[in-house]
Order: sequence, then C-alpha cells, then structure tokens
Amino acid sequence: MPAIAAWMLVSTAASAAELDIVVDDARGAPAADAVVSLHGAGPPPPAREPLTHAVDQRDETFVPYVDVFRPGDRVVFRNSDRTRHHVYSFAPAKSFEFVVAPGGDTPAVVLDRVGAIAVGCNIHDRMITHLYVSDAPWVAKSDAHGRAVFHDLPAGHYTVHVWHPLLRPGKAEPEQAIDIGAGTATLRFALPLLPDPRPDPDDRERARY
Ligand SMILES: [Cu+2]
Repeated sequence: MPAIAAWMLVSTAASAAELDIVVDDARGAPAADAVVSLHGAGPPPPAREPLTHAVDQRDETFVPYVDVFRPGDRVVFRNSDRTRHHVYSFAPAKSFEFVVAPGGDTPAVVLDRVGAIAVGCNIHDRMITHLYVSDAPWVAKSDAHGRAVFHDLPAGHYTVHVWHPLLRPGKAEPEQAIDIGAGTATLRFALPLLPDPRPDPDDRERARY
C-alpha cells in the first residue's frame, strides 16, 4: 500500500500543469497577437532545430501581423500581390531591406538576436508586421480570443511577460509571477494598448488593385 501511495504522489507531481493566459485591452476586449513568454525554475523544453517562417504580402498587408521566432530561425518575405513591395527594418535586432517583385521571395534572413523587429514597406506606408525573437523557454502568441495556453509545465515558480505591438514603445513589458502546481492556473493581463493604426479589412478591400 505505501508503495502505491508513493507512486501516486510522484505521478501527481509530474502530471501536466497547464497555464491559461488571457490578454485583454484596457476596456476588456480580447487582445490577439500578444507574445507571452514564460521563465520558470523547472527544466526548459528541449531545443528544436531552426525553422524558416514565411511572411506573406497579400492585399498590401503582411500576413501574419505578429510572428514568434527562436534565435537562429529564418524569415522569408513572399509577395503574393501584383504590385512591388519594398520590405525594410531598422530594428537593432536585425536590419535589412529588399525590393520584392510580384510573385517573388526574399532570401532567407537569419534572426540571430532576441528582440522585437518591426518591418514596414517603403512603398505602402501602412503595411507593418512584427517579428518577435525570443529565447524564453516557453513562448506563445495569443489567439483571436486573447488566449495563450501552455501545456506540460513542470511545477514551480514562473515569471510571465507579455509584449504587444500596440503597447507604448520603450516601456518594460508587463509581467506577473505565479506558482504552478498540478492542474490548470489562469492569469489575466489587461494591457493599455494604443489605437490600432491598421486600416480595417473593409478599407483594405476597397484599396485593392
Ligand atoms: Cu508594399
């Protein structure tokens, strides 16, 4: 009997803890495209091979609006429009510049430094995308409901940081600490977001050519 009880204890301690992050703006509306990073005391997940992500340019819009990278990952910009784009970044983490012909691709750019990289188009001022390079052990982007869910976390103490493209630049990322045992924990962030400068999708449709 004692042997079984001990096994159950170990099993509970090692069972998957889940952390549910809910990100809202200051008025309580869900905030998609927040990057949530977790640092904890437990063993981090194993490193993975570098990946190449594609960022498309479609209807004069970068897709996706925010993408999360590991240091060493690569990005390729694709032009699915019938017009030229001129992709550029002045960010300290990576600066580059490419003219991308209709139907063309840029060479792969290696993102080797952590940081947020804002990328624009020199021809279409309102186009913007954000490449977020993170070496945090756990990192995820909030979905359309403002949610990011982390599974299989080792029990322990964690610090949770949130970045969003519409947070006022130059300020520290909002952060909260949490102790995680077995089961599910939920943490909410209410972010003071700036107004979204992107045209709404209906306007983009009208501006298409
Ligand atoms: Cu463009």
